[in-house]
Amino acid sequence: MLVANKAPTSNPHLLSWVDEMARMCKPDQIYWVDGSDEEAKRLTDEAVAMGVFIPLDPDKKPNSYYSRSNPNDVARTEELTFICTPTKDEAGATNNWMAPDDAYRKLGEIFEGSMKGRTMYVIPYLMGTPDSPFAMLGVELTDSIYVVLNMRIMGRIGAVALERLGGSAKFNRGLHSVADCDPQRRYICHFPQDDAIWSVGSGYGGNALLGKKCLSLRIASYQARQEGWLAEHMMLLEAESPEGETHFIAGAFPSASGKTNLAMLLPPKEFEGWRIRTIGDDIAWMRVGDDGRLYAVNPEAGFFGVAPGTNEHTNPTAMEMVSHDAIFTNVALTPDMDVWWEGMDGPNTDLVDWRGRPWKRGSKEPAAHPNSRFTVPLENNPRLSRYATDPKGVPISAILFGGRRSTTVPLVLESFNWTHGVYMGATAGAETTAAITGAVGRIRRDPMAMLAFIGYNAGDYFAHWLSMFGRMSHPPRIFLVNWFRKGDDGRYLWPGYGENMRVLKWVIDRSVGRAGALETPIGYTPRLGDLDLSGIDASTEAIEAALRIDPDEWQKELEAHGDWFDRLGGTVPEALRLQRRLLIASLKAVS
Ligand code: GTP
Ligand code: SPV
Ligand code: MN
Repeated sequence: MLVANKAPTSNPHLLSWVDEMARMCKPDQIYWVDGSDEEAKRLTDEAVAMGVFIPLDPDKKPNSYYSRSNPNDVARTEELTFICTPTKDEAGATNNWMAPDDAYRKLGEIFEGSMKGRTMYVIPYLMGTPDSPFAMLGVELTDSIYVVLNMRIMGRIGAVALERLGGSAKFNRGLHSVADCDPQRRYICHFPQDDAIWSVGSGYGGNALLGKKCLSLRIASYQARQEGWLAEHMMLLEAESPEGETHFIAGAFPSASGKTNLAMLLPPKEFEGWRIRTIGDDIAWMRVGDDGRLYAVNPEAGFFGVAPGTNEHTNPTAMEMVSHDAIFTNVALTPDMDVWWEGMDGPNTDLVDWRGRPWKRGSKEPAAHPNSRFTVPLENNPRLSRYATDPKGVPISAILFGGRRSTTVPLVLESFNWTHGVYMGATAGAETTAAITGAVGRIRRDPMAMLAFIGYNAGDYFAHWLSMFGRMSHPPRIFLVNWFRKGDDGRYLWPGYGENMRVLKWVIDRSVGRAGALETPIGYTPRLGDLDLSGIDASTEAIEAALRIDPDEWQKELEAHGDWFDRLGGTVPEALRLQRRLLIASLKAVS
């Protein structure tokens, strides 16, 4: 077993906070993580000895490990996530709220003695590269070795973070304990005014890897508003044309709706010479540069991606990426110690499912949990952009907002201007699936894919987005996209995946003013001839149907936007309410 070590810092703020938290949680020992490779090896061996990690076959999956979470703890729990601002209004209608004092008291009772018999790991970490002025510093205290080994991949941890911290008191204070992993005693609380996060009762994903959603989105979005920048749930990609012209595109899609796929897109063969390279697949921080353009960085150092559905056809890049040095959580295990999930070929044998139970081939129950994931470092991506770790970020040409909509929303729609673009993001929605509790097929509005991640009042967040326009001389163009529209037969109208390259090309060409479009009352769409459709495996009728704007559907849609704004209350900016009325009136005028 690991032994306690001496604190590798004399920072009094850090030392006294760790001491205070340890007195509450009462771990048997405290271990300061240094982030070295040698340490990672020791921690990994320890995780194997504890049964937290199962080594995979070193020939099939070199240096890779398999892990299972508690079956009651398999995804982020939005209903147990709180923004703890002094007033409820600051958190707004989209967040759960608890008064800070109440939250500290309530969670304090659960944290009390929660680490007895365990080690408290101290993880100093950076989100962003060490040489980036935009990097954010946090320290996560956790009793989970699984969290340490995942944070090691997703952030930059240990000495590099302590060095940057120096003697400063400015770092996010993150306290995490799996405690007894009881859903009744599970809370993920954010204290934006204190720059603090307390998370208890869960050991998986965004609930527990505090650098990810908690710091880089909820706390960061709160600070971004005060400081005039944006912290967003977006993938980032580099697109290089055969002529060597490079564009950077940001895209916000709700969880499990295709960010990872798009960031790793392989163009179809008709697009020979085009290169799409990944910068990030989940989070973008964006600031206005000296030249008036919007620059984005990916603050993460790895990918925590959805496994099911990933295969050689949908995402060959990801398949290559997870072939070594990976952690897999809640997928299925093969008898020869490899991994399997729904969407892969086979299986040719019976398996052990994500709960650790025998699974018969052909069984109807999924062998891998639908939210099972892989964790891999950025470097594993064979098509990583050389700008992925650029400290100043990349200038964004276009922003895409998307969601899963089986009706109404066309394949792609370009906004008239920034305000209209912000409106598109603010009203974006996705159909609920079986994975989310509630009625299936209902539209859940997910503004900018940030519903679960805005660290303050959503109306104020829209106002902040609108205000960003005034800071830029070259703002990116904003588009709404939908890969998920269905025909009457219930099948997707658009082939998606690599074929989305055709939409990306139109988006890029529009952003430099060299592609045609049809102006409609609700935005610009490509006509068939404006898209490069050479060799596509889809009928003209299907593509026309994917692009179509149906006035009746849009009347209803714009009505629903009104209900959504009413739900958000008085902070929704007047510009967005007027934008809605203008769209309704424009649509009526021509129908
Ligand atoms: P988080 O990591 O949860 O934030 O989500 P993500 O947006 O990175 O999710 P991911 O890319 O893993 O989404 C995967 C899901 O989107 C799978 O169900 C895919 O089948 C589906 N998907 C991705 N691209 C397309 C597409 O072009 N067309 C269709 N129909 N489905 C797609
Ligand atoms: C998401 O749910 O949007 C994720 C996974 O990216 S998690 O990190 O668990 O939030
Ligand atoms: Mn995400």
